Amino acid sequence: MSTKVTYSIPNINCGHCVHTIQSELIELQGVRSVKADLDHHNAIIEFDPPASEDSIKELLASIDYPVAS
Ligand SMILES: [Cu+2]
Repeated sequence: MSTKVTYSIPNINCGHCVHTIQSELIELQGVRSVKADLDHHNAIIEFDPPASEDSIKELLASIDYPVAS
């Protein structure tokens, strides 16, 4: 069964951000689905190995959408 985690991403502030996050994350091997939400400034990500919480957070930080701790 896939892991499903909601990440708080304060930098989401327009539709372009939503699109960027979804299109970059879905390229990560193991990521099953990505739903970025503009209103809630978060993203719900469903994944299996080899994707991990760490690799997802690393990718988000690298594209300037760091996860709030
Ligand atoms: Cu934006």
